[in-house]
Amino acid sequence: MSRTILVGDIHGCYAELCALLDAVALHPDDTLVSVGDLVDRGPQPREVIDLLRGRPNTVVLCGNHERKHVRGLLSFSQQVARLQLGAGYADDVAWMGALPYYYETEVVRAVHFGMFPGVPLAETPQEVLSGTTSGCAILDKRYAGRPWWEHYEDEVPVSFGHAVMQPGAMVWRDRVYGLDTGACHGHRLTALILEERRLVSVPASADHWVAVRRRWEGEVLKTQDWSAMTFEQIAKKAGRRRDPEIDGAWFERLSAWSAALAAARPGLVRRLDAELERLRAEHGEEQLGRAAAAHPAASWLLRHQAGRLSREQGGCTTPSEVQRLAAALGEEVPALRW
Ligand SMILES: [Mn+2]
Repeated sequence: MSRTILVGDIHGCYAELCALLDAVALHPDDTLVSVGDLVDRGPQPREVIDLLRGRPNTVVLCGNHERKHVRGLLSFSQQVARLQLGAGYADDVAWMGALPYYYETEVVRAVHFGMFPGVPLAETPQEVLSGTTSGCAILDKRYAGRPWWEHYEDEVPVSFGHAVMQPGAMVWRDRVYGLDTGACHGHRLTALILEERRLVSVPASADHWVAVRRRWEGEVLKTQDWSAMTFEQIAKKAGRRRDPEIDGAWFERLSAWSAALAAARPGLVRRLDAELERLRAEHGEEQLGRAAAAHPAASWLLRHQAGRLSREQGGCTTPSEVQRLAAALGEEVPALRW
């Protein structure tokens, strides 16, 4: 007889997923249901996605982490996953965008996180089903801070993930199963064999999120558009290293580059002085404005002529503005090299 196996938040923990599927002796006819959050924080999201996408009889629900990718709201852990997933990322995200928010049969229900007991899942907001920040706030308000499952009265068992349960999966009144046991944080990955109402779990080999942060922080830094940030923003970010064990050289290169561009500004203002002098000599005071307007550095020259450029900042608050001004004056400024 084929079974239904429900699995908690995997978060890129592929080795643990394989160990868990071995531990439940998964048969090709078994229906495998992931409650979502396949990606982010763990080491091998590619392998996890490929396994689940490629397996027949498999259902993956949309977790709040998939939803962030789909909506393009990329915080640090999503930026890491985007790099880990590489060239296939856009295709993965398109796939995530088509994932269901709940699974429901006559014998089981599953969501990534929340439901309104007594309300059909089809009528429940996606934010609640997937456990977004706003969905959790809605649940908190509706149930006055008590967990939604304390209101669940139906006979049909329900599984969810999202909320890390310690030291093991949560079972509430023999029918509500909280299956997220923090695999990516070095705890366990848990499955429910529905027909036996039996929980099976395997230990995580490490605190993967700590290791993944260290491995990828520098790579994520490289993908940021530092040129478009203000010098103040760069100084703030470079000064706020996430983890003291991250290679500090990333931050030193960034800080040195930003400081060099900021320091180039007074010299560029002096070049503007010289350029105005040259134009004045060539075209005369009356034609100066017209000549300046035709110059590649027109926007700076006109402001400078009007006395509206500070000699320290030269009207440049970002590296890209310094780069544009320098290029307009035929000057070289250092490029950011990692
Ligand atoms: Mn999760």
